[in-house]
Amino acid sequence: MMSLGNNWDLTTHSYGPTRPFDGAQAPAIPEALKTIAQAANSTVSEFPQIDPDICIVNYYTNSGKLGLHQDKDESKSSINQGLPFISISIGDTAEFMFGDTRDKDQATKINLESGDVLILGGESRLLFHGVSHVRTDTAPSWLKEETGIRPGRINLTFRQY
Ligand code: MD6
Ligand code: FE
Repeated sequence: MMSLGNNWDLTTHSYGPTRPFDGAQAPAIPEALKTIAQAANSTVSEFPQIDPDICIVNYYTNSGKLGLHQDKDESKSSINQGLPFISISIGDTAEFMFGDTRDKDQATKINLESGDVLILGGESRLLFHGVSHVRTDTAPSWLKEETGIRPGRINLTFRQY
């Protein structure tokens, strides 16, 4: 996991400008990525438009998983307004699960393929969600050839905390 724009600390579940492990400022969010996220945001007229101040980047190997969770470390104001997250997937396909409870047997499962964008906001802001598994060798061959991306999946989530 790494953070851009600001830092999200996995152990304290808090946001801040610097990274506790080396004291460094989080690198800026590249403008080109922010533009893509905001363009996706603007296609959903029901959701407010965010000005992302943090992008959390997760890399999953092919055995990577993420348990069902809610994203609720953002500010009260962000949560109460239902400000959306914009999530972009790159590389191998993930089986993504979501539902109203922490029970993975009741969760809905969908594939998130390379290039897919998922937006959670408004009434879905506190949905339980996670990654049940990453499907080996499912990244587009052009992506592997042109970038040399290693096996696994990268997920970027843009937020306004
Ligand atoms: C992932 N994503 O797709 C994990 N959180 O790898 C998340 O946990 C997530 O995709 C909030 C909003 C969108 C997400
Ligand atoms: Fe999440």
